[in-house]
Amino acid sequence: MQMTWRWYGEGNDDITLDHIRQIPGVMGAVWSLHDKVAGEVWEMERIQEVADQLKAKGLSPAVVESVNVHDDIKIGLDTRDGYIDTYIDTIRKLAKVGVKVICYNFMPIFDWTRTDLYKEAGDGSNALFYQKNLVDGATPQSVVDRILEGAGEKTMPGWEPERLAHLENLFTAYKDVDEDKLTENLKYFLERIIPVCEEEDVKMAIHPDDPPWPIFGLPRIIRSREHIAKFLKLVDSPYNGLTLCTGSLGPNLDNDLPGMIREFGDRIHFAHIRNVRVMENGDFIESSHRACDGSVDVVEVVKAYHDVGFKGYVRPDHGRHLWGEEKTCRPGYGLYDRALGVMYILGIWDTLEKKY
Ligand code: DNO
Repeated sequence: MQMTWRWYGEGNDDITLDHIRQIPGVMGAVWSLHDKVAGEVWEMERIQEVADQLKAKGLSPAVVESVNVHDDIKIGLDTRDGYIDTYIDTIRKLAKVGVKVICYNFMPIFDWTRTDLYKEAGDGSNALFYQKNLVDGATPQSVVDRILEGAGEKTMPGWEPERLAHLENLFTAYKDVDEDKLTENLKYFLERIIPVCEEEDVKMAIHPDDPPWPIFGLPRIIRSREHIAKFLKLVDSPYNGLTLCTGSLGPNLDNDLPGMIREFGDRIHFAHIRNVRVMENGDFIESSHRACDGSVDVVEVVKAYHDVGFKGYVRPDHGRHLWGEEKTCRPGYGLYDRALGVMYILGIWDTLEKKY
């Protein structure tokens, strides 16, 4: 496996490339142009600039997370073709600087959803938290308000205030989009982009729905073994693959994560490895990576990757906020717990390899 670290870009992340290159085993920074909204053109100069910054510090730019998909594509409007052309243009440009994997998602309106960005965990640390009844009984607007208020000045991918300002219109636009329609629209998108990916040698890696159940009546189609098996058949090419995120699929305890890794291993291009502690009432909090601290057996997860001979990219995904860093870090993306997570994952991996 090739260990990476998500970086939000120069001037947009307290964690610098100099921090990142000192974390053992990290070979690449997972990046994006975070100021771009879905559907916007990515200029070659901007892409080249980030790739050069990473290469100057000895870090690979091979993974981009995310190139976001415009709502018109997900809804299936006539305007989608223009947005798909722009997406293809971005794929071709990214290929030129050595990008090999693009992570994206196909969730309507909301990306990952939590009710609390800094929930006290009892030991002075805090972490992202999901309180089920707060979402089940709430209006979408109240959840948006909670998240944007918690984020303060920080930009949060998937929670762009400009886009969410039109929440009601977005819900109206999605009103006839059910699971089948969303799946059809995803197929249409993939049928156009995957041939380009094959030509350019760039693998697409869809991110599962987080949390793995429908929220506010919106369909979610990448949230179980069955959904993933169906997705991979929509376009049966190795270039149509997965970001397997244990923290996103993990809150549904029926999801057998090591089983999915063994079954879909050759289509997993990017692994997000983290832990969540699921409570009896269905709430969950993001916990340390250590298997006994949460509901995801991270040891078994890493073992499954080892068993399938996983050569793809991995990142520790989120971490708790430790030692007071919540005052400065982006929610879920502090330095310390993610770095501890890297070492935990690599510790398991190296033990399995016995190359120490
Ligand atoms: C959250 C991330 C997601 C992910 C997108 C991929 O921290 O894992 O926002 O980047 O869903 O498009």
